Amino acid sequence: MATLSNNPVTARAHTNIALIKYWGKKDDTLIIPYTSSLSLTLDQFYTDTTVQFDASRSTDQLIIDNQISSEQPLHRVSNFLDIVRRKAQINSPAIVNSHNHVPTAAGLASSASAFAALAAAASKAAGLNLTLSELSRLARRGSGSACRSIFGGFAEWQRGEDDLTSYAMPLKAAALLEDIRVVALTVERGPKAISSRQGMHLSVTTSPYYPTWVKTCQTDLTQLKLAIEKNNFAKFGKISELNAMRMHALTLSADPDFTYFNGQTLTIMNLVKQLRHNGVACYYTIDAGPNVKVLCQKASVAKVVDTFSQLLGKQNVIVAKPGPGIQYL
Ligand code: 2P0
Repeated sequence: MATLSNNPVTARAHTNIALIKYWGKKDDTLIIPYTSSLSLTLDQFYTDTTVQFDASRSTDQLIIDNQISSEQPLHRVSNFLDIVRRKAQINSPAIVNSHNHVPTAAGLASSASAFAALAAAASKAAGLNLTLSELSRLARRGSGSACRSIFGGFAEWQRGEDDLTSYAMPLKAAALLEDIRVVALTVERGPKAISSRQGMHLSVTTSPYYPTWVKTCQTDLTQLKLAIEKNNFAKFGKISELNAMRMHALTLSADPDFTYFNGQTLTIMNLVKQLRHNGVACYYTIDAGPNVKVLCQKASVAKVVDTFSQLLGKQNVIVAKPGPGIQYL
């Protein structure tokens, strides 16, 4: 049995952007994906979460950005805390206080940084002393992509086969990390109409291309790792862009079909291609929403920022660098 700390524990986790995407669960409860994925943790966007177990409370409480949360997020967090309580053999309710640090306009708050920070703070506050792999497995139970945010730089989530074998690990230090920049472009801040969870489920169950996605992802992952190893940015960018588009093809080929793109997403994609045509090495990647991240190198940042600031306004263009792994504050 773990020794319960009555002291609050605070952890910081940064969000990550997938370059080889996770899109589909083999097991919805344990969150075991069909494919392995590979991400880059970003320095600009992070979540600080404090957890304190308190036997004198009757229920869990969740505060997000100084506001008492509504029923739905609380329910998801309580379910996650139940996993921690079972592991630690405790039954105290907890207060969870979470702050998202996202530059004002970004609309980039993410379940990845949220559940990675929660996993770290809650497990430590419950007296568990988890290894980074165990922490990654635990974070995965909250939100799949959170298992990658335990690590800084490039992280590979190896799909595994079950709870024990599905977790992320850092990629060896890569020269490419020094030079890479992610320019985050915000075109919309509101919540999305179709959550990642719903979108994945619809893609897995109705897209005739899903089995092909599973096969292609494996090849894309191998190729991307090779490009990282060889410090080949052009190949790295090309594979990342292709893999993102292959993921979005699963939404267009679902029944009913749907898309996360809006008009501005398409405008940005065309502009990135135009920049490339003019000799600026940059590539796009897009998650479950209309916002776009442009991958480029240090030397091209000014050109990329200038181009998109003209289109979207400076406040909607944020330059991120590779960020660190989990930290206790
Ligand atoms: C990713 N996304 O690899 C992919 C690409 C969005 C697009 O992981 O259901 O919030 O909590 O496991 O992690 C977003 O999905 O989904 C996501 P759940 P999650 O980053």
